[in-house]
Amino acid sequence: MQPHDRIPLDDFVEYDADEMVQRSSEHLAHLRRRHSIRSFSNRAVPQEVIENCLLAAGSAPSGANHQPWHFVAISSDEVKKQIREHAELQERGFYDEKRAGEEWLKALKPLGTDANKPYLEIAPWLIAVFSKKRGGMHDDGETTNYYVHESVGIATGFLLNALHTSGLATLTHTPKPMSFLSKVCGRGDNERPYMLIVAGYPAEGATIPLHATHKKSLEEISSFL
Ligand code: IYR
Repeated sequence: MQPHDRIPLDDFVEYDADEMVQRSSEHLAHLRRRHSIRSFSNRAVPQEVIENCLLAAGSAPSGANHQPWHFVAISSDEVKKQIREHAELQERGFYDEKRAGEEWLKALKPLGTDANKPYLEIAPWLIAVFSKKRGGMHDDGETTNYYVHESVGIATGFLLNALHTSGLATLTHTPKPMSFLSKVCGRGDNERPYMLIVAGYPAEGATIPLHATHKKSLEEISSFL
């Protein structure tokens, strides 16, 4: 077998129209139960769940199938502590020294976020997502990767869906700037931190901002021609 050989598509599953409507509506209901939470329990989550979710993320389509991503899954208390310290330092500049600017801070008001990020230490898993501008399929460090941002965005979406479907709550966290993640996670300068995902069980009595539950209608987000 050579890389340019072709093989039959033998795992596509077809459903009849009624079943498709049913499945799409069930999936919609399932995804509508995914909420970003900021209050996590410290209950442990088996590593195997995270491994499966990372493989699900890694199954995402990408430019020329170069898979320009790397995931660092962190359960070490020591590393989580370091990440919290760095993130809170950056966030204090963002919120308290108003680096964010008035308009941004106003937009965040309904979420009730601030510079304190205790969940970065409490949640059982943090997953740092990195993007790679170069490397190709074999991570040779040279080959150009294509549509890197799009590819890593899709893989991150797959990851969030996989974590949710496995039964975990998640938060997408983007400390600004997040360059500290490269150092803490021991990644080289060929990789850029893309996002930090927090995963675990919700804390007892966890709440979500009402603001976050207002999703645009089909008419607002789409048009059919
Ligand atoms: N990174 C900050 C600020 C923040 C920014 C956006 I845009 C959000 O949707 C939520 C938070 C923080 O994590 O608090």
